[in-house]
Amino acid sequence: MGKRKRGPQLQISEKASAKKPKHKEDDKTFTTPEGQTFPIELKRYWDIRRNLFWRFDEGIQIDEEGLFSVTPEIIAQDTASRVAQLHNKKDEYGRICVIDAFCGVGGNTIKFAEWCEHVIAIDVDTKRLEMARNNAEVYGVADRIEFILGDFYQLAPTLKADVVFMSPPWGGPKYVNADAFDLDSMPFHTAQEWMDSARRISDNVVFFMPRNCDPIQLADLCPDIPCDIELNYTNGIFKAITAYYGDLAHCSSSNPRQLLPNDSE
Ligand code: MGP
Ligand code: SAH
Repeated sequence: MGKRKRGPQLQISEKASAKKPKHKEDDKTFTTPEGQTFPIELKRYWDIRRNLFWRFDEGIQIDEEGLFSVTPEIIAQDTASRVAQLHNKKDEYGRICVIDAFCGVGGNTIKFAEWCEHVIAIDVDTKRLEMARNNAEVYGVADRIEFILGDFYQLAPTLKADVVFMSPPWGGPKYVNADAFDLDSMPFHTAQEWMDSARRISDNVVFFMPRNCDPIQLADLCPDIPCDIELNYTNGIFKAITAYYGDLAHCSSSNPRQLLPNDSE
């Protein structure tokens, strides 16, 4: 990635007062114009905030985990447009319900709500779930989303939907230090456990995974159904891998079936 200029609104927090000597930690954080302080390691994500949310400046809310794990909007759009293709496999009145099992601050949820009739957005973190709701309002699509606070693993047996999208925690930005991302060492549950939970709901599963994971292992999570692996790029830079299972393995992201905010269903 090329060197980025510091954004005009960004201030690196430096307490220059003579009375208050600069603390060591000050070099380790930066402060946004809204007064939010983040660790300096996250500045590279802040610098591309408008690629994460094209409408970032219209009131998007985000926290540390949200910043480093939100799906860039161009990738979230590709995924949502592909999932919307399932519409063609149902009857002409077919409605698509998508579960975003780990919604975070709503990067994927918002795009699913633009392309599909109903989204169930789940997160265990109260604050991030509220941020996702706020961010969906910024995009004018909150009315198509049901927000649920809870653990997807526990909720899965009670849920029904056409598609399950999973973008779980990968263990933070340090995931990239490993030569190969180990699907068995994800936080909380293995990739296979998350997949088994999702398939209780539908075989149409989407797994958003680190770019250093092995595509063969991803396909082997479901050896009995088709799988298609997509490499996700933004501005020519390899960012992540998306694996599509079930009927979604045969879909593409070319159909312009975008729903407008507040479209009647
Ligand atoms: P990255 O590799 O941490 O950053 O995340 P980047 O911009 O490639 O930096 P580089 O300097 O390493 O090249 C790339 C993308 O993966 C992020 O923008 C997120 O969409 C996604 N992502 C990163 N992490 C750490 C997570 C995570 O823990 N969970 C999920 N679901 N997505 C993540
Ligand atoms: N795709 C999202 C980012 C997801 S980050 C976006 O584009 O914004 C992963 C999220 O999973 C975090 O917000 C974390 O709080 C949530 N999470 C972790 N364990 C969970 C669980 N068991 N059930 C539901 N959500 C969980």
